[in-house]
Amino acid sequence: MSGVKVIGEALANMPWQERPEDSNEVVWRYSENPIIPRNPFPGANSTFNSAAVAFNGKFAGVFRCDSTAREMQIHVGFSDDGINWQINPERIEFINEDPEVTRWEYAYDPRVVWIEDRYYITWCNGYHGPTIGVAWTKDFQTFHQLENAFLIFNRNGVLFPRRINGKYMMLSRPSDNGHTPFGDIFLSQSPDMEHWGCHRHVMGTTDGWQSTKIGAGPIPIETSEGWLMIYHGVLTSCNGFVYSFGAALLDLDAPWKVLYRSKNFLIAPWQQYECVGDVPNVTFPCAALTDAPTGRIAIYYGCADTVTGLCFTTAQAVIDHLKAGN
Ligand code: BMA
Repeated sequence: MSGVKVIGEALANMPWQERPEDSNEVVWRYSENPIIPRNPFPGANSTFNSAAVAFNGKFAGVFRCDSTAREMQIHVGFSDDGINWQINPERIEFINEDPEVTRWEYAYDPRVVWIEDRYYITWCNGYHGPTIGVAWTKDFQTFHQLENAFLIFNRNGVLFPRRINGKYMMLSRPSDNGHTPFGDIFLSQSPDMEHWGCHRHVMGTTDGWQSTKIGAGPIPIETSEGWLMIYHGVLTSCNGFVYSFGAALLDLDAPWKVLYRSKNFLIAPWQQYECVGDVPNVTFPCAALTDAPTGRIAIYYGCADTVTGLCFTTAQAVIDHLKAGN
């Protein structure tokens, strides 16, 4: 089937490499991975699970940089080409009149999305346990923190890039206070980005690479066929968790309805930099850039909780693959 359309902006300058001639992969890695090293500034232990967006004709991002004290923190970065990044060595200081809202414990696994007139950031925010932090910025200098979206325990909060039926929508993965040996993807709705309800189950674990837990990755991509959701899946091996990723297609008007989902992973930890690091065997996608006219997708993913990688695909390639039962 051809004719899949990405609904959105053109982004002709986004990072891109054609699929290698000898490859038949649906998603292929950037040849120069990893793009961001462990330690892009003194005091960083690892830089991974991070989010990039188009900003002022160039790129901005929010990066998970665990410190050499092994604190989990998020930092702003900027890039001319989406590949070479300058990351601010100071973690983001959020502002809000109420100090309870900005109370600091830890912050990790950010996502960033443009909605209407500003960028929203969601992340796993420590508030007596992990929950979903929410903030907005217009300039990547000043970050206004809002109320946490949910009670603890929750992770992988991912906003849709527009209101649907008049409501903001967020995917999340309720969890526990530890390394969570379970987890399904849910969807919650809000009229104002503060009060979340009308919770819907989206999808659960199955078998193989997605048998232990699953969680949404990048901001869902709007296409003519549905919302393309890239998500990670975890299996439990004799040696611990293994993080791979796949994709699902969600109904455009009722995005808790799953039309198709991956049986086979699209990317699993096969490369050395995905298998060796602070947490071995992790490929963890948190962001995707798209160029609507060509349908190109560039996915940013954390590798072994240590460095950041980039891989490529097209909406057509992924959706054809899903519809063929893969
Ligand atoms: C999860 C989070 C992710 C991490 C993953 C694998 O619980 O901490 O940031 O990539 O574990 O260690």
